[in-house]
Amino acid sequence: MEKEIIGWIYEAAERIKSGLGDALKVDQKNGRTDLVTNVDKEVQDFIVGKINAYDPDALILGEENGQDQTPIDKGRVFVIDPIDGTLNFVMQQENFCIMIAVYEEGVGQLGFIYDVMQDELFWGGPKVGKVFLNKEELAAPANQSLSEGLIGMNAALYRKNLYHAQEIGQTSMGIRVLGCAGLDFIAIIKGTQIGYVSMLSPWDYAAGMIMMEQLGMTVIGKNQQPLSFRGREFFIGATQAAMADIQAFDKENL
Ligand code: 2AM
Ligand code: CA
Repeated sequence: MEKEIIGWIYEAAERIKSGLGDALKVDQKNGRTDLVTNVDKEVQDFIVGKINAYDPDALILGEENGQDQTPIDKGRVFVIDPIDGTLNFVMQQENFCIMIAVYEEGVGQLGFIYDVMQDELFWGGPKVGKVFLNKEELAAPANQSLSEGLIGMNAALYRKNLYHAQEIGQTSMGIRVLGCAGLDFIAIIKGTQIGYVSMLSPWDYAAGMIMMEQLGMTVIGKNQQPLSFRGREFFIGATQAAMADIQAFDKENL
């Protein structure tokens, strides 16, 4: 299965890159900075077409095209974000990812994050027992504490100081705001960030969470509960040590 998925991702990326000079049709979803383009929709349709041909029984949980409410817990579910970091895609033509995750009976089996313009594919999970960057197996990052590393943050969460975001940032070596959840997960998987605190939807965190857990790191939702896979929610992903440091800020309400 992983070979097929990697093929779809590379093909989708070629389509995105070959259209980069073309005029985009950009629509607002919830306000002027929450955008969707014709490319987001086309790439999701392309990947869904491939999935339907490969496994007609599989379910789809995807950001676009009205496929965003599928429960994760029954059957084989492909979780798709056709372009993660759409605002970066529109404004920068780089720093965006294609993300796919595969869940079977509620268990995350495979995650894929492709940084399209860097041509870096991070993929793996329980199904293969490893995490790879392209063809190379990755070692688990060191279990660094919050004070030892950089932490990815959602800008609004930081600005409003929700969930102790500013104190968490202050304790760390510094915050990074990348505008693309996939790039934060990549940094954590590579060991260049110790965590990420944000507000995320299932397609934003599914692939990254599978790879983080494969490498011995942890993720959690609001009030120290597991992530719900329903709508946008508070998200922490971190090394085990940094997670303990972050949770110590507010045992009750984080
Ligand atoms: P997106 O571009 O696929 O929506 C930082 O902006 C991160 O949060 C990006 O990964 C972005 O993914 C995601 N994001 C932005 N707005 C969002 C929203 N309204 N709901 C869920 N995720 C969002
Ligand atoms: Ca998206």
